[in-house]
Amino acid sequence: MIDFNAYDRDGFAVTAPIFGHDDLTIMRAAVHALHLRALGGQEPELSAACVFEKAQPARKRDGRELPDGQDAVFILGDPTLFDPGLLRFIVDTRLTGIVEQVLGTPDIVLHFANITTKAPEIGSGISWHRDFPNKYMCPAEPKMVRMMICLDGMQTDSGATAFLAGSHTDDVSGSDTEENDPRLVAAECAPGSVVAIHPLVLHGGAPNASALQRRNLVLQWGIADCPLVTEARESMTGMRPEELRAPLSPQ
Ligand SMILES: O=C(O)CCC(=O)C(=O)O
Repeated sequence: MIDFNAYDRDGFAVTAPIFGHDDLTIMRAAVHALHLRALGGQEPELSAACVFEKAQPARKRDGRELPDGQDAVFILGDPTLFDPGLLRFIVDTRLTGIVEQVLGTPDIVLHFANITTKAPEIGSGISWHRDFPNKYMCPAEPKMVRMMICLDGMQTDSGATAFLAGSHTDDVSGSDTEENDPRLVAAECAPGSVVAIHPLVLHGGAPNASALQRRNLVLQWGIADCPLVTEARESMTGMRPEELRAPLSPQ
């Protein structure tokens, strides 16, 4: 399922597709509907959970200004609050199984979920960063992993997540990253693939210059006995997979 050697060596690993056509159709339709609702602006709580392209500077789009009247959702936070139908994918045992193995314990808890989208032609890039530490939802130690379910797959042109392979074991900074560094890898993958991201690996990614969708369901998982040092901000924060699965069981 996941190449743990690659994860240890490179600080990230990409699986073959885990989610098939039917699951992807459901997830894409759900995300499309959420985006339309968010852009419609009728739901203040949903709008407040979103970062919109309008708020992103042109430099994150390689200098391209957002065309007049156009907008798109860049990040949509806490998605199951607005569409509980996405929950079953987040707690899919194929995914949580990988998290348990990567973190070395079955005692895992969800920190947060979001949908990170680079919309066709106008989706912004993401600056180089490490996920640990972070200001949004951060455990005391780097005992966490980000998992991305890639709904559309990722290509270099569509703004595939870029990694500086092996940077989880050194202290190189994002601003030192050279374009021709042989350790630079774009995590190209097929729809339904999952990417596991080590908390200390440098990653980022180009804007979406293509006509293709590039939507990822992003999850940060941690371990129960490593508490958050930041506020618990989302509806599922701190919940174990079995607690999250409870509403899905037939009564
Ligand atoms: O969606 C992506 O390309 C990467 C998301 C990311 O960098 C993150 O969640 O830290």
